[in-house]
Amino acid sequence: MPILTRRTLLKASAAAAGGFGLGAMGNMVSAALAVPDPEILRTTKTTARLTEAEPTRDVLTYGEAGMPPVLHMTKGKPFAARLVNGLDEPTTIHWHGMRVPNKMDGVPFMVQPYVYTGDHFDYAFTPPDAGTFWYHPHCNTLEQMGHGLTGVIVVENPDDPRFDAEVVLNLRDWRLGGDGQFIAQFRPRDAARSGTYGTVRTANWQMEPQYDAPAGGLVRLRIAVTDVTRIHALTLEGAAADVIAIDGNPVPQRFALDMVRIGPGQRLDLAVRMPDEEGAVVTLRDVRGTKKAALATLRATGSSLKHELRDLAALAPNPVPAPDVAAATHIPLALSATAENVAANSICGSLGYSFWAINKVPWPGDTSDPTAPLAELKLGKSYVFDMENLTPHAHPIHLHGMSFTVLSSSAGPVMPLVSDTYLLQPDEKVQLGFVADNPGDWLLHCHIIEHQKTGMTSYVRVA
Ligand SMILES: [Cu+2]
Repeated sequence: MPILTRRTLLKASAAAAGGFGLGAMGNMVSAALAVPDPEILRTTKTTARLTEAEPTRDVLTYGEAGMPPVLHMTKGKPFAARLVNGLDEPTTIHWHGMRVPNKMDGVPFMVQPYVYTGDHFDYAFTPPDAGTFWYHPHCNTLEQMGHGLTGVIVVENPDDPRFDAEVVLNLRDWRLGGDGQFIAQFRPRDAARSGTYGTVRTANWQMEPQYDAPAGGLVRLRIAVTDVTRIHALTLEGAAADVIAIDGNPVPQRFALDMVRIGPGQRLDLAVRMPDEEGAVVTLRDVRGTKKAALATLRATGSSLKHELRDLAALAPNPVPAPDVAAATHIPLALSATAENVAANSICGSLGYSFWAINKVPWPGDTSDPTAPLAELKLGKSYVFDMENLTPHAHPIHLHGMSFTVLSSSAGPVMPLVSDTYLLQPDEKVQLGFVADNPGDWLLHCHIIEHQKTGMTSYVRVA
């Protein structure tokens, strides 16, 4: 009998857990047993050249230096990563938008222990969905994510249509002073409003990077907003583009990009038709608010390939079960400010304030009397969140572990998008339907991290 070490034990349990959704995906169990060598994700403190000023110190990344790597996975193929903690504080990894087994979800206290300094944790799962996702710690998140720990994940579907090029953009800000060094990550008065904005905006840790792409070619532009605060209103200037996926999931009907608003945690996949003329430049902009910003550019190279958007085949939808809306149980969720402005713990670290609440409860955090789940859901049953925003600010609300379908909104007609994060506008009411098909405790929280850390978080239990 082989000796069971912690490593092999974790591998075995992870492999068993990797067969998520056994009913629909039973044939994946045997594939899931073949866990590949793990990708090593070592958290490190480093310096990075983010501005024209001195290199920024105390930047955090996965790996030796530079931006956290874009992780490539394949739908239906086992993936493994070993988090090695090189920080002087605990950390974990959450796989945002990925329907992984609960034990792999990276939320400390709720599903896994802290990964302490010098320790490691093995993650292993089989991505059931293709698309653009991302990863980040779920521990002291404002500091750890604010200092750099946000990376993009590309889950390939071998059946996807072929593009002439692919560009992945990790959009995020940094709170830096004029000397290029970090300043306080947040201001309480802003945390009680729309959140504290960064001072330096980057795509892939660069200010306005430029990427070459074949003239007249079709580019898959995968955009992830990994910032802790900023909601983007994205436009593309200089080329025609279709929106092909939002939050990792193909849109039900492809449409021409005019402007798309996406919040922290959300992703946008565009099919961009590059201009025919060599040297022509296409600009991705954020036009929200008064400070419009160019974020990145694409430059056409070579002679035109003369490919057309209309010839691009559709992306296959992900195997997310459709909720039985007629039979679904409704769960009211009211997002509000809280009158209790008291210091409160949050999941894994506190900002020392409590400004927000879900159903009047500001998250009380890691106490001996943990908060009850918002709802206890029966495995396999359909549910609808009736979610209402009673605040004057937008909130990107993220559900872990399961994807929902947008059913209706008080703001107007909606596309039946499948997603994990809904950008709820002020005064908006939305209905999000889903099948509770993934057992465990799953967080539901605002992805403006200051809102999450000052009360706007909770969880549902599926059993
Ligand atoms: Cu919020």
